Amino acid sequence: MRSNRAVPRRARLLARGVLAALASASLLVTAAPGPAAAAPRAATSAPVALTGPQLAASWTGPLSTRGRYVVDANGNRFKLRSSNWAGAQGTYQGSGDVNDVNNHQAHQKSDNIPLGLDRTPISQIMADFHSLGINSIRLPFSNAMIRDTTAVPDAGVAANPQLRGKTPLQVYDAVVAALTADGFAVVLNNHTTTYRFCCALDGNERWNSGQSTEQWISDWVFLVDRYKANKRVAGADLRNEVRRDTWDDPNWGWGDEHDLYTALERAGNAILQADPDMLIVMEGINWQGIPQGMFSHGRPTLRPVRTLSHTLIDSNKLVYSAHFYSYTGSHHTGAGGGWQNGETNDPRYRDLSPEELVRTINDEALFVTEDGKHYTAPVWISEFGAGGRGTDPADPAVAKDRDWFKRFTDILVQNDTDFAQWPAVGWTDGTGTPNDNWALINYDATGRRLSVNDPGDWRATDWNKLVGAPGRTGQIAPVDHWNMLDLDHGDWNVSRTMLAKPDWSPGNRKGTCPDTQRLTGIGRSSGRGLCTDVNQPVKAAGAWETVNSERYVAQDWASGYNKVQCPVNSLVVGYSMNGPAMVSVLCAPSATPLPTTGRTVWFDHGDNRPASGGAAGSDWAEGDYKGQCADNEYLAGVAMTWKWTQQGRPDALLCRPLS
Ligand SMILES: *[C@@H]1O[C@H](CO)[C@@H](O)[C@H](O)[C@H]1NC(C)=O
Ligand SMILES: *[C@@H]1O[C@H](CO)[C@@H](O)[C@H](O)[C@H]1NC(C)=O
Ligand SMILES: *[C@H]1O[C@H](CO)[C@@H](O)[C@H](O)[C@H]1NC(C)=O
Repeated sequence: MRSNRAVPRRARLLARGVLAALASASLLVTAAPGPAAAAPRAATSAPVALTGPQLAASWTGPLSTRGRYVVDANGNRFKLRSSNWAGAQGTYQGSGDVNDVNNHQAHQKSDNIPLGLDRTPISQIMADFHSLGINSIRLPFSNAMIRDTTAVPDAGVAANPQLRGKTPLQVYDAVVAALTADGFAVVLNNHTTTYRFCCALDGNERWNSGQSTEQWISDWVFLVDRYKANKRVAGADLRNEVRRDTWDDPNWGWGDEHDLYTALERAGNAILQADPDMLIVMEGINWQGIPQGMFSHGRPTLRPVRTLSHTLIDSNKLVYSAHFYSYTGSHHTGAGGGWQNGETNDPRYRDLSPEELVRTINDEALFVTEDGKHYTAPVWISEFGAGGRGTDPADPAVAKDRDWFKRFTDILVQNDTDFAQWPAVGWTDGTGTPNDNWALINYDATGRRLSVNDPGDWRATDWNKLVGAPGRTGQIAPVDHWNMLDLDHGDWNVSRTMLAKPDWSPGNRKGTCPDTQRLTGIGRSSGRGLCTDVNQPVKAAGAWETVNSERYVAQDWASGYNKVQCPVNSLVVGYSMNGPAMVSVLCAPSATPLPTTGRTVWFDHGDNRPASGGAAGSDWAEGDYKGQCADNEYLAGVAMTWKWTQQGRPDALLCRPLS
């Protein structure tokens, strides 16, 4: 989440020196580049508010993905036009009396439930959400909420007496029920571990700060099971803004305790085993490094996905996400107040020229939406925003923020990007001034509403342009997939079939493709693999077979080399390795007969991949030689040798036509 509007105030809370620097460093969010700014033709007047029944009738859960688009159960585009309804993650800033409203973000004490329930009936909040033109809500929660057995104070739900005596989780249940009954899609967002307003060194830096990865995953399974019957609970946003803690950076794929890439993969697959209907939302790395000139530091966001993307057991469920705020930057923490507070001389996103902003947002996020890559997926910009009322455009920083908000929302419009603004709801004080002028809707203590579309909020033009943007609608055709396997540090099991079976190659690292796919490529020294479902033959029901010998080799297609090969009429769907050595292939039978002639694809001296199709233009084994069959072929065997110093590395593939 964004930091409090008073960045310097937050910074003041932090200890001095490097720790302070680090802490403020992690306040931030991400940015994503978009297409060249062209003037989007979009409505700038307030959207026509739907009723709950109208929104509900407009789509059917569950949601899934087709290429870069989220679609509903009928294959129609469902663009996530969302806002964040914050509060259940906690608003306490971490010091002073927790019961003192002044120690909460923007002086709004949420009582660890979504903001506003103390002052406005939930039915009115639903109507106000409709008036914003949104169709979905990102609903943050804290892990602490799951185990909290204390009822919320009556004052916290004063305008909703039906919620009296309920725990924060029971209130969250009621909120999910109200939103989904009114037709909104809900994405559950694991925001924090403890009830704390996010960021800095608050004990919530990592998914396993203060708890184990297993606890994190089992909590997710608990929550997903809880809402399983409700198909408008559409997604699980696995973890908010993972960032550096005092000592360590999160990493992408190192295979250790700080490996976010692997933790997301494990949690995503655990959730899909509990509920195959959930979308799995994964955010990149929010911050790495110490924000001082002499240390490397920055915001990787989704950049690492270009060479290391996720493969879930279900191929149409992954959505990537990123956060962007004007006052943060690719190498800027967002802090103010000089180096002691973690401010560096790097540009903030608002300092970038229009062209630079587009390029940066592309490099950090939107490139993921390109067609036909191993990483192709929808990108949901699940946090961005700006302060509205009370900001003074004569202040140069405010002028830049406003300009940034316009240009950033233009990028979202132009690229037809799914989004979730931060935040939906805040409070106004006794004088009618918003406590949190970033909120789209503010309620005073009596429930009186002040919306972005009431006179006097400069954001209305850009907000209405965004929610009213013309974009792709209607049926989206199914797409082919190319998904990578990562055996760098161990198994990569994404076959439901094999997950239910005993070890098929004991003592070796194993990779299996999703059940709807087959193996089509292998990296020479990396152990990486590539799966696909392009032109996929139907598999037969028969048993799958592990082959670690030449018993099925009828003709010698790689003379002088050792070979592992599948029996006739079966395809390679998995492989095992030991160190750099190829050990076995896993073979699944085809329902229809397959040709038995083929070609040898050598990749011992360089890449040998199809020139087009086949995820061409995306690298699934960076820095390694790769062999890959064409899209109209299947993989039938792999050749390797222990001669010279080759150590059994895969050197050639046997690729055969599918028909
Ligand atoms: C949410 O994330 C926190 C921090 O990683 C974790 O402790 C908690 O178990 C998670 N909760 C769920 C439901 O995933
Ligand atoms: C992968 O699946 C196999 C069974 O197919 C199992 O023996 C192995 O333990 C699994 N590995 C992991 C890391 O879960
Ligand atoms: C938008 O999406 C496409 C992929 O569909 C991408 O290549 C392009 O660069 C993106 N960004 C912008 C700003 O259009």
